Amino acid sequence: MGLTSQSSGFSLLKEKFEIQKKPNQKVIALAGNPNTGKSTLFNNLTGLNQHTGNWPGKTVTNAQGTFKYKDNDYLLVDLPGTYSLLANSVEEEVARDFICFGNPDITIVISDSTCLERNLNLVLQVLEITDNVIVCLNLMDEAKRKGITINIKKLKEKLGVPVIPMVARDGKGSKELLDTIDKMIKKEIKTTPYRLTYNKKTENIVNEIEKKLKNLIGNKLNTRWLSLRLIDGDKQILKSIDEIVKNNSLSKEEI
Ligand SMILES: Nc1nc2c(ncn2[C@@H]2O[C@H](COP(=O)(O)OP(=O)(O)O)[C@@H](O)[C@H]2O)c(=O)[nH]1
Ligand SMILES: [Mg+2]
Repeated sequence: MGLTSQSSGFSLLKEKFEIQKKPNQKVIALAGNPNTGKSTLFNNLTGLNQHTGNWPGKTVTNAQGTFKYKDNDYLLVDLPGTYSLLANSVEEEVARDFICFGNPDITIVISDSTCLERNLNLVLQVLEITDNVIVCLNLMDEAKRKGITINIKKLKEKLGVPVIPMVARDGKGSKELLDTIDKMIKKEIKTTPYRLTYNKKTENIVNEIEKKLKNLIGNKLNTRWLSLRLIDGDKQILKSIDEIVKNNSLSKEEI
C-alpha cells in the first residue's frame, strides 16, 4: 500500500494531466473566478517561460509556466477560471480534478476583493480538498476606490491559511506571495484550513467510506473529500477513482 500511494501523485500528473515536471520542481496550481487577475499574476510570475495547450481530451486551454525563487524551481499551472468546483462544467471538472488528483504542492486561489463573498465560495471548496492553500486578494486598488476595507488578519484567522492583498496589475503583493510560497514549501507555515463538520450520522458514513478508500488508494489524496463526493453520488469522481486504482496497479507491475 505504501508503494502505491507514493507513486499515485506523480504518475497521475503525467498520465492524467500530461504534465511533465522535472524532479525537484514544485507544482503550484492557480485557481480563481474568471476576471480576478489570474492571467495577470501568471504572467508576472512566469514571464516568457510559459506555454499553452489543451487539457488532455478537453477543449479547455491549459497554460503552464516556470519560475525560480530562492532555492526552488516551480511549475505554475493556470487552471480554468471557475466559480465552483462542483464539476457542473468541463472547466470546473478540470480545475477540481487537478487540485484533488494532481496533488499540487500549493494551490493559490486568487480572489476579487471587490466581491469577496462570491469569491469565497471557491476558496472554501478548495480548502475542503487541500491543506496547502494561499489566498490572494487581488484588485485591492478597485476595492479601495469603492470604499471597501477588508480585515485581512481576521480573514486569515477564519480561513486558517495565508491571505495576501494584491494589485496584480501593478505587481503589488508578488514579493509577499513568493515569500509565502517559499515558507510553505519549507513547511515553515502551518495551515488549519476551515472545514465543515457534518452531523454524526453523516460523519459516521464518511468514516466508513474513507476506511475503504484508504485501503484502495492509500493516503496521498484527500480521502475525506472523496468520500463526501461519493455520498453526493458524484459519478465523475467514481470514474477518477477507478482510473487511480488502474494506475496504481500499473505502477505496481512496473516495480
Ligand atoms: N484595477 C486592477 N485591475 C486588474 C488587477 N489585476 C488584473 N487586472 C485587470 O483585470 C482584467 C482581468 O485580468 P486577467 O488577468 O485577464 O483575469 P483572469 O480572467 O482571471 O485571467 C484585466 O484587464 C487586468 O488588467 C488589479 O490588481 N487591479
Ligand atoms: Mg485568464
